[in-house]
Amino acid sequence: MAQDQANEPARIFDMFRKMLLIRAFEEAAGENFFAGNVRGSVHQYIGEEAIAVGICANLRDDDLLTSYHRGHGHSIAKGADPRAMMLELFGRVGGTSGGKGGSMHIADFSVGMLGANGVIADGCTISVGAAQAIKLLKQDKIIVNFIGDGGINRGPFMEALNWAKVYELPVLFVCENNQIAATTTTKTVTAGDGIAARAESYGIPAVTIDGNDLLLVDRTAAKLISEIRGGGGPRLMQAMTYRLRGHFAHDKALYRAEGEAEAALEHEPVRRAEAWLLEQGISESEITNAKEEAEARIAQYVEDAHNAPWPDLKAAFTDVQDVGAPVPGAGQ
Ligand SMILES: Cc1ncc(C[n+]2csc(CCOP(=O)(O)OP(=O)(O)O)c2C)c(N)n1
Repeated sequence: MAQDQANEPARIFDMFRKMLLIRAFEEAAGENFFAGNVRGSVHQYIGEEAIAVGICANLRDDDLLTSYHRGHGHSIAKGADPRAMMLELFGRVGGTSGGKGGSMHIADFSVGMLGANGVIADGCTISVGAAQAIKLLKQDKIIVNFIGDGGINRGPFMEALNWAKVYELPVLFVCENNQIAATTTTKTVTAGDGIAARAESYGIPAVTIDGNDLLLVDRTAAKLISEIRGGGGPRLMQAMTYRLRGHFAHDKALYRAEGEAEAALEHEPVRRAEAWLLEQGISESEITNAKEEAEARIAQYVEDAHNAPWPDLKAAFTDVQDVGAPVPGAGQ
């Protein structure tokens, strides 16, 4: 393993703190959706946190990332400011996109987060375009594209795999396989031998791992990313996981077998990372403090979001591509 063994518990504890921050953010996003403070939709990442955190721990600040509709965790893991993200969800000034993007459009170019995306699989082609630019500009960086298991059945995924391999681009595709696409069991609508086999049929090396095992995600990401940095071309990681909540905050997930979600709690990533840390000698009180700290930070951001101003109405006419139309009341 590339990391210094002696520092391993401290390093994993830092990653664990990030997982707690994501979980607290997601809990608050759901609560504030139901309270009517967050408009649009909220897709919580609860139960999948180890993947974003384990991957992003192996990225550099200037590496890039694209995400999909379940993107809060990826953004926080890459270093986006969760306070600005909460303001974004509330639609306020100070949000990552000035309050105009909302939950499914978090982007923060300053940390290489090129954007979440509500259009299934469209992040794949954006990633490959960015990877092509990296290669043309001879930059020493890579891009990670997160995608759900349902997304692999859309054309852009196939197009992106093909392009990435033809040009041997520095991209890591990470398929977060929570086994359900909205309300459909993905394997019932997927031809062939699955996601890894699909990547391999394009000549892209692929691995399948337990995505709820933070240490394993970290180790596997370190290996794949170093291969990509070394000029090895694209790689795919299929990370098996389980979303502990409904597809979006207001989905009661009635399509699940009775007891399934409760049984999945046994294998959920926060609990498993916590057990490992306790075995390594991190104390119960250190763990409790970390949880309280994450919750307090997010509670503060929710309060900040309530107090932040709404965007000026004129802001609806900025940051849009068609700049030809006059802005009412803007004196143009
Ligand atoms: C092009 C397109 N088709 C359909 C939808 C509607 N839709 C939103 S989420 C979703 C399922 C996505 O499942 P998956 O990719 O497995 O991600 P998950 O929600 O499980 O994380 C669908 C079909 C969409 N957003 N975009």
